[in-house]
Amino acid sequence: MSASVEQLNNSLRHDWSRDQIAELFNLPFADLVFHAQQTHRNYFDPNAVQVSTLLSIKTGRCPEDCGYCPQSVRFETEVEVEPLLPLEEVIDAASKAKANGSSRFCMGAAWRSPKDKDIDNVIEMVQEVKALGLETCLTLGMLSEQQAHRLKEAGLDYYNHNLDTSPEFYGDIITTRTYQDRLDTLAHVRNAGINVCCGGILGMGETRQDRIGLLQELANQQPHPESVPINMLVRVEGTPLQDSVDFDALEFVRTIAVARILMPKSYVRLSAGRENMSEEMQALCFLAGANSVFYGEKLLTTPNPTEQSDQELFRKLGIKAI
Ligand code: SAM
Ligand code: DTB
Ligand code: SF4
Repeated sequence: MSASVEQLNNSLRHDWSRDQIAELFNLPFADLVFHAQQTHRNYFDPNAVQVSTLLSIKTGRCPEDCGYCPQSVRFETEVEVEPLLPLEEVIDAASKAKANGSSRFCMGAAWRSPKDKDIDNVIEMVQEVKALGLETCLTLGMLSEQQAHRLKEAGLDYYNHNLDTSPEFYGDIITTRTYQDRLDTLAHVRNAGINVCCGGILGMGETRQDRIGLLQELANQQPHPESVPINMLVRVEGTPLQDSVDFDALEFVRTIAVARILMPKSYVRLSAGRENMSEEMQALCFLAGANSVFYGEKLLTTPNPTEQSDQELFRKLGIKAI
């Protein structure tokens, strides 16, 4: 590694104030995106995007009340409830994802927190998916310290657990678990030596201050989460957030750019909501430093662009999927 990159490495910060983050948000758009792109080039190939495929391994009837989520038992949505998938179905979906060019397979379950018996089943899935030569990621809700260690021993590479928004706005969206509960799970995952995937959702009616608050929480974690998903709210009928107003595309790009600057070595993932984004908007997000996406026509329960349309977009932009 060159000396200059090493110096930059040493300058990774974990002490951002909200005012400093607000200053970045307030930059003229071209200055902000240019700064983000420069930062991006210090650590990453600007023309490579990491692709992961999602699979819902247990769908619906979740006891939590996250206001955005179609899988909560408290809201009437059209989600088809499914108990834990058989191992064979998971292996099959992972093989297909691998054949289509995904490098990571993320399995999500609509649990508040898994039981130890659930962990036994999920461990088998992790081992089989890993054996296919894929990186593994799970998102199962809250984890105990011991469960995180068991998953690490099984070879789990990443655990996704989002903070979703700022500490102040959080209670408007979720009442059944606290911000601190989330931070505790993140600490258990980190202490077990599993890579952390942690981000949030934009477009839930939060203010820019809330977006700043979310990014401050993420950027002041030490180390930074290795993967930072930025989701655009998918408005699902039946959820309390179904009628949220359209979120401004340029503010979305700004948030990606600020995330890139604050967490220079992290993968910033352009996550849910791409189905409602133009190619131009996605191109701006990549320019602002987004460098991973979910790949395949379904997220957990909602639609995502088809592999074919993403391949076409990547071809137009000269992006290679990694
Ligand atoms: N139950 C687990 C949990 O909440 O940690 C795992 C699955 S949960 C569906 C994973 C993440 O998906 C949530 O933390 C949230 O950030 C995101 N998500 C869920 N519904 C969404 C929606 N309608 N639009 C955007 N993101 C969403
Ligand atoms: C994340 O931040 N986004 C993904 C992943 N982590 C698990 C999930 C998005 C879910 C969107 C709504 C759905 O498809 O149910
Ligand atoms: Fe349950 Fe996760 Fe949906 Fe919240 S986001 S309701 S915890 S599945």
